[in-house]
Amino acid sequence: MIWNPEIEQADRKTIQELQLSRLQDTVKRAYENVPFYRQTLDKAGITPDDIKSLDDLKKIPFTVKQDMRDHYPYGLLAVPMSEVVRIHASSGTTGSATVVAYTKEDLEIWSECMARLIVMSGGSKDDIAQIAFGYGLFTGALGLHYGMEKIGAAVIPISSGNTQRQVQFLKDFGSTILVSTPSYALYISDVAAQMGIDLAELPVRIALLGSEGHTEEMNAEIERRWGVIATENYGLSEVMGPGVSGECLFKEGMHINEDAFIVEIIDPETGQVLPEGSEGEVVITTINKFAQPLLRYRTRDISSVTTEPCRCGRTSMRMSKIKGRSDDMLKIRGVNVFPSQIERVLLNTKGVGPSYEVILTRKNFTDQVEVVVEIDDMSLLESYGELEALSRRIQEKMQQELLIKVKVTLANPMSLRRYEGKARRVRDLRGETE
Ligand code: DLL
Repeated sequence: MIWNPEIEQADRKTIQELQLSRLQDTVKRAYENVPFYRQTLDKAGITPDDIKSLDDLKKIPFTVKQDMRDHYPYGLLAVPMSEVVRIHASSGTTGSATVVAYTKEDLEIWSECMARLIVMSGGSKDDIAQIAFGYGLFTGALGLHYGMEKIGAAVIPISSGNTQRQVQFLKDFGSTILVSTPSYALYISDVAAQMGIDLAELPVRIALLGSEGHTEEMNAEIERRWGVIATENYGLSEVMGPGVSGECLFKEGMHINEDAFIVEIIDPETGQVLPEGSEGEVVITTINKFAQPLLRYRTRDISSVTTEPCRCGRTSMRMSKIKGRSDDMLKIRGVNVFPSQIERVLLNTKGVGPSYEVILTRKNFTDQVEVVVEIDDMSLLESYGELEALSRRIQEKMQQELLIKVKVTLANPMSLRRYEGKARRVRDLRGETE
């Protein structure tokens, strides 16, 4: 089923016309109501009247996270505070929180965007959705919550944590949809196994995963453990929260809500817009947000886009899985490595489980990489020879596929840290260990 065929199946020309008129309106509102944007546009010598085509978007300078911090908390509002009905914030990994505000209309639009993404992954009014994202300032839980209610599904706002209770609720309440991060889906499945409960036998049939990346291999592992179809969705607090894009059941990229966002891919070094299909940094302009519009926001996320129509019948532009964030790309002895590449190697190796950690240190001015991964079968511990062979196999694969030499440490099942939200699997201690 398609929630909003008029938009989701519109031809490219119709979408582009809608985008242009909303972009013009957004630039005008930002220029007239947000001093920061007035200054930025004045400095670049642009007025709202200069936006005559979608191509003119290129002329507008980027907005970066620091701009949001510099105007903390309300400096980027384009409406009076009396129009604001909700405030969220993201703490991010460094620095002060970024604040995001919504008008009543923004919340409506947010729910509409979410409804489309939920329906495209197979959700309907007959579902019971267990929302295992942390409720609070984080946008994930309430975003999905309102989207679920919009389509008429029953919502269980259980929040994250208390993992045994999650499993109990899945069983007792007959939840049919799980909403969580991929890491938490994995964690819940570990706990279910310890409780002797087979998730695949429960009514849960869909997992809507988001808020962090995960490889196709990890996705397959989650589907296997849960007996579900697991799709992924993407978004970020600054521009709305979840709701920017999501996968349909074909899982060939995430469909972008193009009537709310214009997505560009740029070269992170030069800032040049790259042609369709090229990999680069995702830049998002909100074109249907009223409290706090953002022009050309640099997300730091790496992806590519295509406008090829999808087999599902939707015509929207799709973005590929996020390869990583440009700021978590690891430069290891001069080689660029994304943690997702390490994950892929591990998940393609028999004998180890999907929980791992990457530790970077520096010794004698040389980067050292240690990959700690859990073995998935205790009986391996009885044979030193087999353990040796397993760690050698992982080492060789890393060397072949990523061109890096790593030290492999095999850990006991369930010995590594588990995550109820976004995982932090990489510890970069290079600054501290020189
Ligand atoms: O994580 C919004 C969200 C909530 C999206 C729930 C989907 C589901 P933030 O906490 O501001 O917002 O973090 C945004 O998370 O820039 C990406 O780096 C990362 N991220 C979000 N979704 C994905 C995804 C929410 N599907 C940051 N794949 C973004 C990879 C993702 N990374």
